[in-house]
Amino acid sequence: MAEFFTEVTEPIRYEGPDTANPLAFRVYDPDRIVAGKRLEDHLRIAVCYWHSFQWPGSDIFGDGTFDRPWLDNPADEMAAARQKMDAAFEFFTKLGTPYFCFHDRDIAPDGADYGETVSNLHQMVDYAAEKMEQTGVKLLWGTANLFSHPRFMAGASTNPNPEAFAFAAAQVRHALDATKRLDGQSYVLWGGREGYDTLLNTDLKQEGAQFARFLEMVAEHKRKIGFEGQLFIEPKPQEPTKHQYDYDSATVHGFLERFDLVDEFQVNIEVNHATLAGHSFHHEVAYAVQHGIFGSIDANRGDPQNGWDTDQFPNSVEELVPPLHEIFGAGGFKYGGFNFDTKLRRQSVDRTDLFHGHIGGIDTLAKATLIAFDLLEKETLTKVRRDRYAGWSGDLGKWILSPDSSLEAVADKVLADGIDPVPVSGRQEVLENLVNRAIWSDPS
Ligand code: XUL
Ligand code: CO
Repeated sequence: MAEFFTEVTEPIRYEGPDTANPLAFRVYDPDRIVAGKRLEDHLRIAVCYWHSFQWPGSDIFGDGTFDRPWLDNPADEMAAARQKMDAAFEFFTKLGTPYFCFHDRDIAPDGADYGETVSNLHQMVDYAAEKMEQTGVKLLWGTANLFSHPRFMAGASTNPNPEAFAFAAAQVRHALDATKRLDGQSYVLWGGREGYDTLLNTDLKQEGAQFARFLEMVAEHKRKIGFEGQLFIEPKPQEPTKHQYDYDSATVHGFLERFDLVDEFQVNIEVNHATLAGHSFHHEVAYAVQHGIFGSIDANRGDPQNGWDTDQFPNSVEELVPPLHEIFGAGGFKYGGFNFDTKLRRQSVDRTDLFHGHIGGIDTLAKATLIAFDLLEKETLTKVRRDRYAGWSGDLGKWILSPDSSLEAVADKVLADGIDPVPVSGRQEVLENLVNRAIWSDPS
């Protein structure tokens, strides 16, 4: 088995902030105990297969720029798939992160017919099981690619043609089986084509009913095979379609409530999808956490100058502290983790660039995590938020929210008690200063 990342001769280690070694972690010490738990177990980092090993560095104007030899071996696609898996597991073990994630089509090529496609998948799943056994790397989540093939151009489960639905269902059945076989923590559904390009040809209500039936089937199959992981839906507002049904956390939540599926699914929030939806990442996380549907994170960021999904490595501690404060304040991850759904820039053609991207992103997440825990331990923000709503635990607040009150009774009380609310400061600047001071004092 040929070594691929030859420049990285040693596994990446934590060497502390003063190291001069570019191939070392400065903050991410997997064994550091934070709030009673190892940092590695808080973060649950996963490397993604698709952008790191399956994508050649192409864009809509240009061809691939990366050297990924397994992508240029059409003569023996299964040998190429094994070569790709060897390189992927070499990367995972050298980086030293605990998890990976994949789409069915990332690990196994399409066959001449669907029977061969399924057989290819299961052969590669067997190969992955061996590699996982040898290396100790685990699966954070599996998923199915229901968006690349032309059969899905008008949608997968939301396609006007029921045969496309059937094909998508078949793929998810096998991808879910594969995820269970590999002891995955969770399973993701990202509906890249579940949306529309134009309303002129789209029956929204019909497509919604199809989508709900699909989600029901997935949840039923999960129970049938005894998969104990969690199902996630990954919201995104658009791209590749003009409008996607899983627009953001609130839209997904409303849909799940409407079809009585809210106990079956949580959200996998992607930083860059949040910003494409016109929200902050903080908003998406806070919504999901506070409505009980928070599951996992795709950690890539966008570029404020671009209105598309640039999938860049995280590099801003400032941006990450408030959402991480929200996540860890609510108990952190159970089935999810931080998945690096990240792409190198197209000019980053050195094999070692893949290490630099992940090392920097993981250190950024680690630093933001330490600061978030510092704020949590000191109750810096939680106390202010709690105090702000204290009135709702008092007599007036409780009574208003109870069925004993009415519009009329409240109006009468205002008159009788001379209620006259006095504005109090929201203290936004104070809070922003407190967050910045926690960052500057740097508990790492
Ligand atoms: C696309 C995207 C996907 C999902 C998995 O924007 O985020 O890669 O994470 O299908
Ligand atoms: Co994603």
